[in-house]
Amino acid sequence: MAVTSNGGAEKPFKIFVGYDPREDLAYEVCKHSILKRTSIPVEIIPLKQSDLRKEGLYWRERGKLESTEFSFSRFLTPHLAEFDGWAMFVDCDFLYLADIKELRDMADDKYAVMCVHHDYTPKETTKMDGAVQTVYPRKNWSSMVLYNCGHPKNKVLTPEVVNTQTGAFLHRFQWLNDDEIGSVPFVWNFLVGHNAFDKDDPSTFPKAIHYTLGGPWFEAWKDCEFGDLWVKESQDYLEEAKKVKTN
Ligand SMILES: [Mn+2]
Repeated sequence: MAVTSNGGAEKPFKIFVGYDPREDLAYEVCKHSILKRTSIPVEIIPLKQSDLRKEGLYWRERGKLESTEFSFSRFLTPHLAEFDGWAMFVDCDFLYLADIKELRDMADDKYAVMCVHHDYTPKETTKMDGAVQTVYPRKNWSSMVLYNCGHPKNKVLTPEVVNTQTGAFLHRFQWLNDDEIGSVPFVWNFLVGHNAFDKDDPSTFPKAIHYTLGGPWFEAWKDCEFGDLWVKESQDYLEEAKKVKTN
C-alpha cells in the first residue's frame, strides 16, 4: 500500500523503497523517518519481489550474490514511475535525518540519474546474515538513486532488460555515459563504517544514514555507529503505530 503524506494538488514525489521480508522493521522505520520530516508530498512504495513476480514484472532467478530481495528489482524504478518525472529508489537500511525536499531540489534535468559517488572498497567479506560481500566499481552507488524517469536514456530499463542484464551492467549504470550520472553530497548516503563525521565540520553530519553492513534490527549490529539514532526512531515508529491501532 502506498502512503501519501498529504492530499494536496502537488504531484507527490515517488520514493520506491527496497523491501526484504527479513528486514520489515528496517523498512517501516526508514519510511517513518522520511514521512516525519518531509515538507513536500511524497508517496512511499515498497518494492516487494513477491508482488512484482505476481504482476509479471520480475522473473529472474535469485543468484547467490544477491544479499537482498531488491538487488535487481530496484532498476524497475523508471518503469514503475511510468518513465515520467523524477523518482527515487532507496534501500530499506536507511534512516533519514533531514527533509527529503532538500534532496529532491538537487534534481537537475541534464542528468539521467543522480547519486552519491562513493569511492568504496569494503574490507569486510561478509555482510548482514552471512551473505557474501562482493567488490566492484561504483559499489553502493545504486543504493540511493534519483532517477530522471523521463530521460530518454532510461527508456533502456524495460522489465526485459532488468530481468536479463548482468549485475555489472545495472549496478554500474552501464546504460549511461559518465557525464549523465550526477553527484549528490555523501551525507545523503552516509555509509556506516566507511564515511566519517568530522565534529569540527557540521556539513559532514549525515542527512541519511545507510547501515550498509547491517543495522540495529540485527542482533549483531545493535551497537553499531549511529545505532542509537535508529533505535530511537524505531521506538517513535512503534509508538505511532500503537496510536493508529487504538484510534
Ligand atoms: Mn543497504
